[in-house]
Amino acid sequence: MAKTKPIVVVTRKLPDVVETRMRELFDTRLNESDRPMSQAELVEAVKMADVLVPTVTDRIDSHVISQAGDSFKLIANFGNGVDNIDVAAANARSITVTNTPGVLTEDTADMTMALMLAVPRRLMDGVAVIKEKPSWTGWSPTWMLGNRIWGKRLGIIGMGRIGQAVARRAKAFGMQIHYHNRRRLPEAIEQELESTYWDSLDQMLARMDVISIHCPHTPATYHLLSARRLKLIRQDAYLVNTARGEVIDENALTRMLLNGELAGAGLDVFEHEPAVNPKLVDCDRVVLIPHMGSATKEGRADMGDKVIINIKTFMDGHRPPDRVLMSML
Ligand code: 8YV
Repeated sequence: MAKTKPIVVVTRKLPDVVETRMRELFDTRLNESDRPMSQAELVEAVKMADVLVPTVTDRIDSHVISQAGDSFKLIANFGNGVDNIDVAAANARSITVTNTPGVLTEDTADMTMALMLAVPRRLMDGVAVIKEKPSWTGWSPTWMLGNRIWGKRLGIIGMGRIGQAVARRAKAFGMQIHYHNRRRLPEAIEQELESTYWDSLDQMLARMDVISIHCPHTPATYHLLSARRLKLIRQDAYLVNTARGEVIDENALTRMLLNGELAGAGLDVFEHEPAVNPKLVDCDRVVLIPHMGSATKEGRADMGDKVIINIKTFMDGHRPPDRVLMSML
């Protein structure tokens, strides 16, 4: 007798090519409207499905997981970060969690560089002069001056795949690479990147011209850049975050930007997405974008491929390639 297809609930609208393939392979329940599902809808989903495909906008907490039906066995996250999922609670119920690492590394690193250039070089100020208020009266030697990034010290917090991809790019832009990470990199990679390891985050922060965050959001990194640590950063330094908003105390950062205690910030992520502190929005010397780090058509298709491979492998009785283990977090 033909094996019935697993019921796969997808919480958000995915690229057509991904949805089409998922429909071919699984009994896929799509979200045509793309409206984020409520907690109650997520509970309904895990009660009836075999697999859930959530995204960063879904909170798969211990309550949702506790309601899972007997056949619910896999959370195949469409995304790299899994801070939206209570992995410990899932594992305790023998529910496997997978993610989509690797395929959004280069896109996120590109966006990081875009912010790292846009803030010191005042890209948005320049755009506004021509587009929003056509007030350009002509070139002047002392007008629209930003800061050079060539030759400056970049401090990377979190030197995993994305941190290293940023380091490679920044090196090509003439920056000196410094990093803080849970584990020191193998010597060969350190040498390739000509990078300096800082065991002490506090000491690194105090000496950098640009700081870029690339660590995951975990209980250990929540407000890693606390009000105290933010104060260690030089007044003429820039801060870039394409990782997770929760890693920075956003209110403290906003106060510092308003008081001129930091040269500027480029932020792709926020502490309470999709809400953004209105005072932060009003700051000068910031470039704020709405969680677009991995937002390329190619990247989203690749993420979908990864999700499909993880589900298919799991359903075929094998270990899916991108299992998330508690020891990784
Ligand atoms: C994705 C991300 O857009 O993968 C991640 O961790 O932050 C994003 O780039 C998002 O997670 C999709 O769920």
